[in-house]
Amino acid sequence: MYMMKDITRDGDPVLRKIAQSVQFPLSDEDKQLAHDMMEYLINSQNLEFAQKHHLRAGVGLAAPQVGISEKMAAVLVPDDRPNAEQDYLLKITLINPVIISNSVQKAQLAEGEGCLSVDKDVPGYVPRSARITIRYQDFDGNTQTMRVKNYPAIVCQHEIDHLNGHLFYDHINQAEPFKATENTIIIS
Ligand code: UDB
Ligand code: ZN
Repeated sequence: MYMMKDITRDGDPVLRKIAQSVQFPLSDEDKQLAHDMMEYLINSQNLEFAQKHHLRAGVGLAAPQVGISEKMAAVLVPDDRPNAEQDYLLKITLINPVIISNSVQKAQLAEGEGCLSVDKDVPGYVPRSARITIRYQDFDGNTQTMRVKNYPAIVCQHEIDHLNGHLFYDHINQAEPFKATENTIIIS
């Protein structure tokens, strides 16, 4: 089971590497990795468990964040509708994901972004695509295509960035962190 101590922090070179493609059939190690990454997200979103073990509630986790330079990421976006306890808007393991198309329209979180691997706050808008199409492989190695928009799309872009050595603050406008940009949805 992954805990906060297992999460690699900014400054660790693994976070700046381009991760290796995952080979199929999946090795037992890779199956375990996929399981453990999703388990971290589920546990971290359990208020009681998270408080007890000091976990930050995660919506996404990429393999380099647990020290493994492979193109695998888990995404677990909770459904925030009032009666949707334990329901997820998006629960998926992305293997070898590639963004194959981006909308012209941009989207950014009103509060900016954070990262499980970045302990400090870096304020500023992180411009993303409002809608993306992702090609990835599932556990059986079959190629899948998925369209996502808005918040789930932002999480997917953040995680796919990790697989290519990018961190959210790379995208922040240094001179004017909260500069308004045209044609951009602000998600709050
Ligand atoms: C997160 N969590 O997991 F709306 F239940 C962030 C951290 C850095 C604050 C832990 C988050 O946004 N949690 C959240 C939000 C909700 C409801 C809820 C939990 N990440 C993932 C990450 O670092 N992956 O590498 C940062 C997000 C910022 C934008 C997208 C990912
Ligand atoms: Zn991150």
